[in-house]
Amino acid sequence: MGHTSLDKIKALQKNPANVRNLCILAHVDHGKTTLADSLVASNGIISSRLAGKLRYLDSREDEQIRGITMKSSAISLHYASGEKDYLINLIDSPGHVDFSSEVSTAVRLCDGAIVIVDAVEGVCPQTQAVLRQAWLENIRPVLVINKIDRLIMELKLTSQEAYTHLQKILEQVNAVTGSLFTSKVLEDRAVKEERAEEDKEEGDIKPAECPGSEQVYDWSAGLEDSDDSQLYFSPDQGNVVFASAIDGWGFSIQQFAQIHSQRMGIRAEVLLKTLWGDFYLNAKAKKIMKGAHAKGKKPLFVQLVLDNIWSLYDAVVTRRDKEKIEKMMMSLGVKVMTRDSRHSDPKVLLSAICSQWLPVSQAVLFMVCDKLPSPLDMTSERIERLMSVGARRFHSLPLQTQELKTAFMQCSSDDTAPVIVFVSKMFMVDAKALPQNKQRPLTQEEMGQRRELARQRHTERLAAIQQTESGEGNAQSGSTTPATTPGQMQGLPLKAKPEEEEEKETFVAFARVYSGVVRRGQKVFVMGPKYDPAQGLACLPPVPHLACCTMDSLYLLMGRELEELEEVPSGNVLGIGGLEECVLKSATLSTSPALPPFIPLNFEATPIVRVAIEPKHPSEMPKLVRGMRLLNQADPCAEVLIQETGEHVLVTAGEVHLQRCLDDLRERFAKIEISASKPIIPFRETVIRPPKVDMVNEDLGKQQKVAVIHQVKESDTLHLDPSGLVTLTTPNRQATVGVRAIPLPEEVTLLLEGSADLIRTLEQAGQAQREGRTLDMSTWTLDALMVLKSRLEVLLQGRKWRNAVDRIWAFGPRRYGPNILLNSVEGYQRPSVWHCLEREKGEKEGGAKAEASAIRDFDNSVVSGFQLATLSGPMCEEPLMGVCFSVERWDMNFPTQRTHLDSVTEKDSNSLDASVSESPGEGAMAGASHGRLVDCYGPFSGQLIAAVKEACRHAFQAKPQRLMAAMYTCEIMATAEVLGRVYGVLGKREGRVLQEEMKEGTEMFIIKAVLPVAESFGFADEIRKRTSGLASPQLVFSHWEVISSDPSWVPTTEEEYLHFGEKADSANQALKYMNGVRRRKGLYVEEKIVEHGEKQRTLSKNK
Ligand SMILES: Nc1nc2c(ncn2[C@@H]2O[C@H](COP(=O)(O)OP(=O)(O)OP(=O)(O)O)[C@@H](O)[C@H]2O)c(=O)[nH]1
Ligand SMILES: [Mg+2]
Repeated sequence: MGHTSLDKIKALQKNPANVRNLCILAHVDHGKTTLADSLVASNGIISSRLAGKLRYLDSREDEQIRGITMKSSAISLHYASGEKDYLINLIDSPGHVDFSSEVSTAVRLCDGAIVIVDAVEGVCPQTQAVLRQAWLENIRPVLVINKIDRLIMELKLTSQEAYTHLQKILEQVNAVTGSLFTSKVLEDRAVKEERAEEDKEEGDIKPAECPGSEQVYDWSAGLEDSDDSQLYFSPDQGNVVFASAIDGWGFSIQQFAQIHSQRMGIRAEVLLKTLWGDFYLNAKAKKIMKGAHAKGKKPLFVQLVLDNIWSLYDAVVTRRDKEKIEKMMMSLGVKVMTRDSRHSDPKVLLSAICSQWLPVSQAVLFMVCDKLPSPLDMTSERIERLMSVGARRFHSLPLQTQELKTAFMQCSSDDTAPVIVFVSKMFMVDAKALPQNKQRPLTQEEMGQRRELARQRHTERLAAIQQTESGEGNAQSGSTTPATTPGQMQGLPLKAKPEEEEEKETFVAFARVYSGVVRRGQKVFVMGPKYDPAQGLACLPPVPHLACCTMDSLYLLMGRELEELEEVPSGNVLGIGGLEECVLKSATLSTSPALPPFIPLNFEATPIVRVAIEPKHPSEMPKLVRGMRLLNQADPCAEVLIQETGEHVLVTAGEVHLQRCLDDLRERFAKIEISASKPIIPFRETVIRPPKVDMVNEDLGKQQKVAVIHQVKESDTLHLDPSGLVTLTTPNRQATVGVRAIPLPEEVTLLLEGSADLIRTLEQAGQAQREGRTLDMSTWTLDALMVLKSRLEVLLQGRKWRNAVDRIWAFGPRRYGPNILLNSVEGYQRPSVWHCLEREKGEKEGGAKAEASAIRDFDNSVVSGFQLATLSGPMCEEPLMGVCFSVERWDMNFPTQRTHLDSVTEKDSNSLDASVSESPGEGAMAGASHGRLVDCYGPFSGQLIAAVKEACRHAFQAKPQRLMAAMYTCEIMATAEVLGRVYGVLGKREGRVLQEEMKEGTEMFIIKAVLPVAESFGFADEIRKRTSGLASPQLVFSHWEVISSDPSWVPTTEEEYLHFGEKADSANQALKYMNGVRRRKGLYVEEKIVEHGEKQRTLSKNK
């Protein structure tokens, strides 16, 4: 098959029934790009000898160097099966966790996916992740079990063992799909029930429409009724291919069924059903029988399929038996070139034979066209999901919007069909690489003209040289000899440079047409993520969140190349130029304002690694800012922000991602020298219950408590009682607060952290209520909040926490963090944070009545003080986590004729200054009796905020403080030989092994471990180096963990002195982290620089 012409592809695009949009998904290094190479080679785009070596779709330099894919890229291929011609829009995606956002962008545009699993490694963490992503987007997968050659050459399994091994892998993959399916069915059921309930409440449902209404409870969980036959991977279903992408072969059992049915005279259908499974061939009876395993017979799959491949490998690679090879080639009907058969590397011959006998591209492309849906087969479920943004029900959308569903289903390319396009990411291309700027091949005529011109120039030059040689007129010669004098040589690049700079890189949108025909120069609406079609249909322009833009150019994506197109019909993947002004990362485009924006892409990775970036030369700051803006647009996952401190910060998903972003900034976006800070590692501060043992595991008495308490310095306004209650009076002595810090149980912290979004909604509802509005919350949110409340009640048990949940005053920092402010003030009644829920539920009586007391007006100041205290803790100004501040005392001493109350509300905190100065405080307490005194301490509410903040900080310090570190989990696969070294590296980096198990059927161990983010930089590299590339871990953020050592610890007991010495300067990890953060933030670090002045000397001299 030659290079498919552009016209052919244009024609194919018009027939959506024969278009397949699909992506290749797998764990890192399972062979996606290698397989893609074989498919690309089948179209003659690259030579088939180079397939697997070129990794054509890894077009970036760093991808080639590192050997991993970092960006997903697309290519359109032609495949002819029988009489049918198919167009395959193939997207290769990266497997590394750091780039999982690229997978999300790819999956959205596809209808199907090829999931690859390494035959040796089996199902890995990313395999599960990509299966889940495919599932969430409702796209159908097919399976390729790749690298089967490794079973032969590396693991040296027999064909029988390999069969058992393959069965296990298939089971593993199906187990993942199965669990996804079950959870989906259960979820569906929950949604259905909720809807039924809502509909019942609305009372507009006819009994006939609600078949389950008579049933009291449906125990079946719906699992039995759901059709899952399509779901599982099974070779006899035709959705599994066994392959070795590197050696160029692959097959599905259909192929073997056909081969053997001719040879053995058994019907192909029978073979198809029995080739995979517990069947064997009874040669005497010429029958296929069941029960191979029980009878100790060779299963058909081993006998008819694997044995052939095993003996081929044996003959070609292991024994290099020329005669046998000849014979085999004869029987397979394969011919190879002499240079292949004489090649010193037997693999060359092997892949030459295999790629003719069982070409992997045929097997995979056939399966894809046969099993994966075309754009016409889009399910209505998927369409409804795509259009139901923000958990809105599809049926609640405007009618015109609902009607658009038919446009999706029809996938029509009529002129009347509305255009619907989704852009899933923006990528950058060199303007020079755009087809309109590229040199097109010259026609015969043009070539002739050029030749003529060159000839002329040549003769002129010759004449000129002759002139100069004969010494006539030096000045003249300069003008006639083109481009030979040094002066002109220098002139040339000067002229070229500005042009080069003008040639910027441009953004191309990675998109798909869902309906209608996209034409070059067409104008479309761009729906912002918050756009509401109801508004768009009702309002006159300007409609909020709706913009208009022109699609300047359309491209066919061909891996490294782009081809220009005039129009793209529905159902195809394409590139669109000219959208960079109106699309940031992704967007929904349409000609119909009734279309809602598609639901946002679901990203699996959370950006966690932050670095501050600076240009090497400060004057280049504007370039950096522009570059970072471009990077933000071009990367689905990277975040770019300017911190309060003015630093430009880049947040990435991991180390490899960071490296790629920095390279991109340097070379493409900013094109300047930049320097990046060391990664900024986040920490959290917390308090714990007093430890029972000291550092040498000795029982602790009271002394520790005393030592801790002495860290707080008392003054005349600050008082600390031995139980840890801190009482603080404002400078004007009008208010006194007493605060105690209590560690929250771990489960509560976890729960609060996981419910941040819910709590934020709760806070918004509370805010709305205070302002006299109501916030409409869906029943789902209300229920979730009630569940949260009751779970908190269950977790906060014991005397200390009596009624605690109802007394919650606020969450913090930022009003939704994992810390609690508790109202334990005797006699102070205020509505709890849950109050707004009760109102929403219509139980008005339930809420506590707002107390009309004067101190109520200052309620907000206390909350603000708490927010400030939790935002940055006393250890190193990092946010707090898992701390409860219980306010046990709040006394106010008001001057009697206060007229204005200067409470602080979130919105107008500025307006309070005036009110205070007008109201001379006549505090009854000594020292504050003079009215003017108040002024010199500033506004009262400000003082109260500061007092609460300080009280919280001191209360925090009165407890044993600890740092919390962000932790990664990682799974490392290693062989027994390198296991020890893996443990060594983990140990050195404070990692902890959670689990170690042997992978069935292999000699690999899987180690699950956690590792502090702070210790993770260079971890993957180190592991790879120490194990000679055998183990390569991927790090995924998992949770926060308390570091057990106390940063402020000094030896106090006899044993501790003995054990650690007087200085106790053996590494205190927590102290090291804390000082690191303090130094970065420019805070005071308590450190001895010179330990023993007089003893410092060069050791070697005094030996
Ligand atoms: N033995 C063997 N090695 C293979 C096979 N297929 C791919 N490889 C090797 O596996 C390594 C990774 O291949 P890639 O195609 O880059 O893997 P990938 O899935 O694209 O990796 P990422 O894109 O980084 O996730 C390369 O060294 C390939 O040569 C195979 O069938 N057999
Ligand atoms: Mg790849």
